[in-house]
Amino acid sequence: MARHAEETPAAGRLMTGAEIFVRSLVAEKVEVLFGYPGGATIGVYDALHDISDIKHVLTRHEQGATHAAEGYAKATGKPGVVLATSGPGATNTVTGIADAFMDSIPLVVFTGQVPLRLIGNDAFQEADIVGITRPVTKHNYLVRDVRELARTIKEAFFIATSGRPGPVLVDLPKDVMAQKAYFDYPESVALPTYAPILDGNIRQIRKAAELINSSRRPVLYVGGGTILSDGAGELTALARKLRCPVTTTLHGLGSFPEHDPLALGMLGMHGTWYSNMAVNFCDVLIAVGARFDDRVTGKTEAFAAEAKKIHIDVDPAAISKNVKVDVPIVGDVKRVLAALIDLVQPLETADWLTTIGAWKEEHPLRYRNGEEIRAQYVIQKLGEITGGDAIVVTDVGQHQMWAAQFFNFSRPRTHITSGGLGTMGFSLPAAMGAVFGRRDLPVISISGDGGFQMNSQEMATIVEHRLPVKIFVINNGFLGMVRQWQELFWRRRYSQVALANPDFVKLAEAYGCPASRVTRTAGVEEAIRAAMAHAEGPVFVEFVVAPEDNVYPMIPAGQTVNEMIDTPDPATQAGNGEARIEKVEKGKARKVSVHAAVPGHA
Ligand SMILES: Cc1ncc(C[n+]2csc(CCOP(=O)(O)OP(=O)(O)O)c2C)c(N)n1
Ligand SMILES: [Mg+2]
Repeated sequence: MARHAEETPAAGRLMTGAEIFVRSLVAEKVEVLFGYPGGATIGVYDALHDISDIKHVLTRHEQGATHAAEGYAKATGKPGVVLATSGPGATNTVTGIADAFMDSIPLVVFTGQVPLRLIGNDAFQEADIVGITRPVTKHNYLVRDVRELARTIKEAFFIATSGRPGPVLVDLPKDVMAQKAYFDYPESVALPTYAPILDGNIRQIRKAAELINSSRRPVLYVGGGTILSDGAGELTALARKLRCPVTTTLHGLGSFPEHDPLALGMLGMHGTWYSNMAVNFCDVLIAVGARFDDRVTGKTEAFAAEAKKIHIDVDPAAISKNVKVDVPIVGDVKRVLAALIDLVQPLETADWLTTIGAWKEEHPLRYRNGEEIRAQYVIQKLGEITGGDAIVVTDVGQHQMWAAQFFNFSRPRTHITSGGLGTMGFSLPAAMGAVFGRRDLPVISISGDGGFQMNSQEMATIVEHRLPVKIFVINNGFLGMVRQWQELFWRRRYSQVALANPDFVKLAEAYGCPASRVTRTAGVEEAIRAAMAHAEGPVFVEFVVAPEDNVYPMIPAGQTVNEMIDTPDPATQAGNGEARIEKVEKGKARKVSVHAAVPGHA
């Protein structure tokens, strides 16, 4: 393979770097590019001017562009692509890049750079974006020679989308993009030091099958890797064959239908009571495309302490990183599950499922409705009205956890959120990006009153493109999740968590978006139905909810299932501020002591 296209002029046409860039994106079948122009990318934007194969979406902030690309990637499984200028344009992409890195989202981010000879000179709008993003990218490049450009782009897309996906950044100096070379887009990449393992080692898979076949109290602990590998079908088939209960992480939601009797919902800090109990008392834990995040494990030494652990993950670095496992299997989740399923038998789990059933009955997710709106009710109604046939994009905070608990996700790629980095301001631009990739399902953005204001400028982009996003703001007047921690663990000393908010309805209307506000429970259902029926373009609804509500159950950070705080008795949960914590002050949480209730437990 010719390394420099220029050496084989017969292979292609002489073009500028900017033209090569555009042609390479066309060769990668990029449909949509989220970006914002500037001095360092003006030549690239000139080349884009005549191209109709790629839709460029002018966001209103480069952070909006990166989150939009993440939403697009999560909803479609294709890489999200971003173009930003040098300096502040590039640094504005960093949060989105870090977010994509934490959540294994394939992104290719292109940034303009000052001309090569000025690099290091503190030139106007210079930032060492390759240095800045090194720890938060899967790989990054500074293109120093126009003859390297096409090959670099080819590699960037390959690295972003293969193995454990992630963000790749390509920095494009202005002069390089003006130089000329013969364009010949490579057909394959040659990266001898990078070769993800996709097929699991068969000896390890057999070991896992043996362990599973001897289990009486198995639990499948399922993470986002299952969805990324398109392995939800195999996972569901495995669970049903084994009669094994399934708990999912925040990113695993949607990989197993929540209405299935084997479904335990989410585990971890705000997971269901019964999923955390099941993990605590299981004898074999089968971790599938999950990474033992601290929001899942709490105190790692105590996490599933009695279980033998099997871990299936495409990223060898994720194995035994946080929790030591007994049977690691490095490989693509879909392929490994397909191999595993033939080697296991249906298990005798009837007693185990009975025990779990009793926990479900005694400790369900619950809240009590009053006149004042509970956010849980909004989410539950939304789940009922859509029948789960919607892509729900949440922000970060209490509403995010309630969405995870009460929507009942049942299909892969219908739940999009910022999990690893926990980036407020994610939802609105990510929902916008999802709409560019998916028109088969309605897309709903759910934000808190705090997070909505972190990227509300993207309302302009959404309205400009008449994107059918349902924009829901859950307004509790607080940075609710931080307020909850202050209430429970900092003696209710509320420090900088009350929000003085704008009139959200007027704000949405100022952007040209139809908007309404709901303040009473009785109005919720109608408002949701009207929003879902809204035919063209975006629609905005503000739900004014109970200001001091809390997310339960809760395992305080770094603690164990013994410290789990269950939902207070609904009788005291009027949802109007008088509810809450009396029963759950730290240290008074109900202790878990159910060893006797677990069959086969010593
Ligand atoms: C960019 C960013 N800054 C700060 C935080 C810390 N944080 C986590 S949740 C939260 C409160 C979010 O408030 P809101 O958006 O109103 O959602 P609510 O919890 O009230 O539902 C904050 C400040 C964060 N996650 N992201
Ligand atoms: Mg709030």
